[in-house]
Amino acid sequence: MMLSMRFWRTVRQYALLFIVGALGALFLSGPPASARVPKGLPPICGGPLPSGPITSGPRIDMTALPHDDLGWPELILRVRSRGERFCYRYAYDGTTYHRAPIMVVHPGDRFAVRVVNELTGPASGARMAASAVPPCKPRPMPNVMPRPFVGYFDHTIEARAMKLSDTDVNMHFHGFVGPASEENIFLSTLSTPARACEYDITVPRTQPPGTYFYHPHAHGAAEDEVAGGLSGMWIVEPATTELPVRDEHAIVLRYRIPFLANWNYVPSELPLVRAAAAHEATLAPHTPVAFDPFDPPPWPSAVPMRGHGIYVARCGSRPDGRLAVDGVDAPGELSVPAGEPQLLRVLNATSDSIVYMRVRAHGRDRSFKIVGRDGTPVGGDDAAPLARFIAARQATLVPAARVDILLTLKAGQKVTLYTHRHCNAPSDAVARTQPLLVVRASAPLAHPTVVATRPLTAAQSPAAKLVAYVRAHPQLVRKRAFTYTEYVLPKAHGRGAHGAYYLTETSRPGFHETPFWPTYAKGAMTPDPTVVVRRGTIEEWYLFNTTLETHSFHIHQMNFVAVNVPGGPMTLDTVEVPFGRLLPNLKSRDYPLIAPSVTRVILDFRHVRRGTFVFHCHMLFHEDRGMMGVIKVV
Ligand SMILES: [Cu+2]
Repeated sequence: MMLSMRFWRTVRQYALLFIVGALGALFLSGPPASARVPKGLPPICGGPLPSGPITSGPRIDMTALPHDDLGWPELILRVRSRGERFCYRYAYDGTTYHRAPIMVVHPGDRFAVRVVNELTGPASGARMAASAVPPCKPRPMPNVMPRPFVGYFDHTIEARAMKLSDTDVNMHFHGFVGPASEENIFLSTLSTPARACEYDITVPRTQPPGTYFYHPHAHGAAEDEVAGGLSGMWIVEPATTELPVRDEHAIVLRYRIPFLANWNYVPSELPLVRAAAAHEATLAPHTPVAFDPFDPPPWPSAVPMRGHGIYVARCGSRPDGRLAVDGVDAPGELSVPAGEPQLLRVLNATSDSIVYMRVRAHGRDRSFKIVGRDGTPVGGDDAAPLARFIAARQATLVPAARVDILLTLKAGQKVTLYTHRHCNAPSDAVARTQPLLVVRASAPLAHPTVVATRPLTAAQSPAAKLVAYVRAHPQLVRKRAFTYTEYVLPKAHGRGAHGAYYLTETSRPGFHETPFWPTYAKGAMTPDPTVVVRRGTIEEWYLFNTTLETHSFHIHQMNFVAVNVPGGPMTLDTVEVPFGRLLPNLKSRDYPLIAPSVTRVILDFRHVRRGTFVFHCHMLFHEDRGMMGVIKVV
C-alpha cells in the first residue's frame, strides 16, 4: 500500500481518505530517501527510464561463475544506492553491471552469493577471500521496553516503535525450500566489520522448476530497498528444457523511479491521526473477551472516520505507484516470432502494490495460459513444467508473486499485458489500469518449437487434491487462526503518533499482539519462535484481516495451498488477504466496525525441513513495522 503515500501532495482535498495510509509516512518513514545518498561513491543505479523494447540484466548460470577460495562458484554483489534507487553492482564475464542479474540454477546446484553493503561507503567485504569473510550474526534489536495498549478484543497490544534503518541489507531467496540456515534473513551485513554476508546455497533436488524472487529482508529496511529496485529474479530450470532460452522472457515489474511526488504530508490529516492515538490511549484494559477465533465478530476501526459515508463512498482517490518493466518505462515492448510458444515469467517486484494482470487483444480481454504460479508448475509435473496449463482471464499478483504464462501469437497479432484498475481498500490507493507489456508477432521461424501442453481445471490440480485429502481426514489437520490488526498509537520512543501492524495467532488462548521483535537465546543464530509446529503434520490456517486495507501472507521455506481464492485452490507462496468489510457502529459513529475477511491456507509440513523461519505480510511497509511471526518446525 504505502508507496502511494508519496503521492498525497496532489490530492489534499481527499484528506479523510488517506488517514491509514498517512500514518506510516507521517511518523515512521524517517528522512526522505534523497537525504541518504552515500558520500564518496559515483552516482550509479541508473537514471530516467527509456521506453521501448524490454531488456534485463545478464542471465547467469550460477554454476559457471568463477570459483572462490573454498571451491564454489561465487557471485559478489555490492549494494549501493542513489537517492531513492538501490542496485547491485557486480562484475560478470568481464563487464561491470548495475542491473540485477537473473540467476539461473538447477536442482542440486551449489553456489555462493556474497552481499557487500556499500550503502554508506566502500566496504572491505568485497575484497576478501570467501574463507575470510567473517560470519554474519543476528542484528541486535534496539532495547525498547514494550508499552501495553488495548488490542484485539481487549487482549494486550505491545507497542514498540521500530526505528527504521536503510543502511542494513541481507538476501532472501524467496521460494527457496532448502534449510532455513542457508538463506538466514536474521543475519545482517551490519553485524560484521567487513559489512558482508556470504550465502552458501545448495538448491534442493525437490525445488520445483519455475520463477523465483530474491530481495533484501533486513528488518526495517526491506521496503525502501525493494521499492528502490534492489531485487531480482532467480529461475530453476527443469532437467530437460521444453523451450529454447530465446523464448523465455523475464518480466520484472518494478516502480517507476523517481516517484511522482515526495514525502510531504497533508497537514489537515494530523488532527485525525492524533485523535486516533489519543482515543487508543483512553481505552481501559478489560479482561480479554472470549470469542470464537474461527468466527470472530466485527472489530472497531482504529482510525476515526468522521462522516464515514464519505470514507466508503469512493475508493482510491489517490493513485498507487506507477510501474516499470525492469529497465524500461511501461509498457515495455517485446517482439516474438509468430507461431512460436513464448514463456513470460512475470514477477511483481514492487514492495507494496498488487497487480491484477490481464491480457488484451483486439480491444478485448482474452483468456491466457498459466503454466506456473510462485515457482510451482500448475500441473505439478517437475519434469515437464509446461505440460499443463490453467486458462485464466486474470492473475492476481501480490508483491513477490510470480505467474508463468505460455503465449503463442498468430502472424500480425499484438497483445497487451496490463494491470486492471482495482481498489486496494477503502482507506487506500487505487491502482489505475496501466499497460505493462506490448507483445507483437514478427515473422514465423522456419522450424517452430512444439510444446505439448494440455488444459487442466483448477479442480484437477494438485492443490485441489490436497484440499480434498484434508477434507476427507479432518482429524489429521490442526486449525489455527491468525489475525491481521492495525492500531494508531500515541507518541513514544522518540516517535510521534504512529501506525502499528500486527500478525497474531489468535487461536492461542490468552494471546497478546506483539510486533516482530526477535529475541535470541544466548549464542543462538535464530530467534525464539512464536509458533511451533511438528514436521510431518498438516495445518489449516485461517487468516483474518480486521483492517480496511489489503494484506498478504507469505511463509519462507515452503509453499501452501490457498483454499478460497478466485480461480480455485492454488499452490502459492504469497497470497492476497483482502480487506475487511465496513459496517456502521451504532455505539460510536467515529469508529465504524470492520467485519474481518478470511483467507484459508493449508500448510503441508510433511516434507518441510526442520528449522526456524518467518511468515509475514509481504506488503513490505507492514512487514518492516512488525507484521511478521517466527515459526519453528521441530
Ligand atoms: Cu500488510
